[in-house]
Amino acid sequence: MNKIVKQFIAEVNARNQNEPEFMQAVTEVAETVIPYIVQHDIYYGQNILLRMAEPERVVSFRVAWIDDQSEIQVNRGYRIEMNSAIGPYKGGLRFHPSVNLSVLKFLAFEQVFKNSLTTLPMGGGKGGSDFNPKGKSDNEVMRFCQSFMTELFRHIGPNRDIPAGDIGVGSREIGYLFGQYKRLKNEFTGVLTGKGVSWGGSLIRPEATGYGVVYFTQNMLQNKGASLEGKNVVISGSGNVAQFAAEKCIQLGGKVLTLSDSSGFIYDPDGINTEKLAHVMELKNVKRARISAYVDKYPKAEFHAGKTPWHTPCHIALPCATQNELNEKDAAALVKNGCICVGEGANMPSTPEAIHTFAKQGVLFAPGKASNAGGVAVSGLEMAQNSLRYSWSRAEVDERLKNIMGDIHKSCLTYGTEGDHVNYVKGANIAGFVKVADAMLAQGVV
Ligand code: NDP
Ligand code: 2IT
Repeated sequence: MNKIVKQFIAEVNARNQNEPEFMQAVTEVAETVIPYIVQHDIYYGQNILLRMAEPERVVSFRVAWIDDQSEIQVNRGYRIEMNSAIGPYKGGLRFHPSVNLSVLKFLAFEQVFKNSLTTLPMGGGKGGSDFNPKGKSDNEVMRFCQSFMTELFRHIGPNRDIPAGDIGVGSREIGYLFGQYKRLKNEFTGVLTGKGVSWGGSLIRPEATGYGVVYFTQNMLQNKGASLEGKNVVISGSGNVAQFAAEKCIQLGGKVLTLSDSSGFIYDPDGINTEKLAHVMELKNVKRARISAYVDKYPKAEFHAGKTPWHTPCHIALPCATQNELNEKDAAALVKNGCICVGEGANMPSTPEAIHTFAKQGVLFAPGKASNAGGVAVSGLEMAQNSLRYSWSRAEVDERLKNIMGDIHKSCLTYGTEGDHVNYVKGANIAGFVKVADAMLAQGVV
């Protein structure tokens, strides 16, 4: 068995040299899915996972734009159209200097499984640019977005490929991107999700990823007869996902002790309450400041420069910043300090060694493709509302989100239960795989 996995990894690696993040994501899936394929005749011998590891299409393009000093800047834009077996390509856009082909291919690969888990008809894709929005003026961000969309528009469409936000792409960027698409196509269509509510967006979409992570975490705890009430929670990141994960934790009686950004983390021994979180949102979303500014207003809190929050004692950890932000040592520290549950808000934030540590120590561990699927799920609901030319209430979307997270949890139990333990990694990978694989088999070798 191990030999088949190794052969498969070697074959994928041979044609994807120097793509460590992509190989990490493929390896994590192959280790659980290949044993399942071997046991199921309909999939065996079809090279189905090999086909899934090859993007249907990769677009790379020049994005030239003019900065506020009238200098010409050049960035690289991408869209990875990974798999369209169960629906049009769907997935976010990331603007961050670390963006490259490997990072976007890993994200697009993960997205295929995640979107399948949501039960909604969405294929998988991802895109973005090495553009760094930090320190740029609104006008610079607008000009960049307009130039980016002037190429991207020919590859996307409401029935073809529907981008959304991710790191560095929030409501401001989606607005500029949508405006340029509409201008170029002379069409008002649901080509992007995460739109403003007055121009085709869905209520709860900004909250959806963070809320969904906490709903999933709650499901894992409830399955063990526990709850979030009174638990200490450590969160990384302070962007979209982290903010709304914190909000839902507070609502459900958890005590949120930390938030972070790439400069360090803040620790508030009294817990970050609703009022303090409102200040964080003002700092990050309006002033576009650093999380360290939190301690200026709340001097009892500490800022730890250049550090991640994983050595803070807690019951629950929610990594909500970026890939590989939580390593083996961090995982060991979390376990030692009493952490019983980890819900990934970011995509692939835990290294393989960290995941192994959690598994060995019996920590409840939800991989991002299951626990952060709430964002793209509500994107799917935004698409449904756009098609209906109608919008649902906040309560209705939230209820659907809760149900979807509950259904994903059940799928993980179906495919991941091993005695009295649930292997959520295995459950999510196999459940995500089966739906896409069945569609691919039905559609022939294409
Ligand atoms: P934002 O841009 O809103 O926030 C990102 C946060 O992560 C910031 O606090 C940022 O700090 C921090 N961060 C980014 N890169 C690094 C790094 N290299 N090291 C340390 N901290 C870093 O993005 P989102 O909240 O939307 O995304 C966070 C994660 O959640 C990503 O992995 C994304 O793929 C995933 N995700 C997002 C979804 C969504 O709907 N938005 C859906 C599902 C998953 P700084 O400001 O210093 O860069
Ligand atoms: O990683 C993700 O699932 C996202 N960034 C959200 C994608 C989407 O299409 O809403």
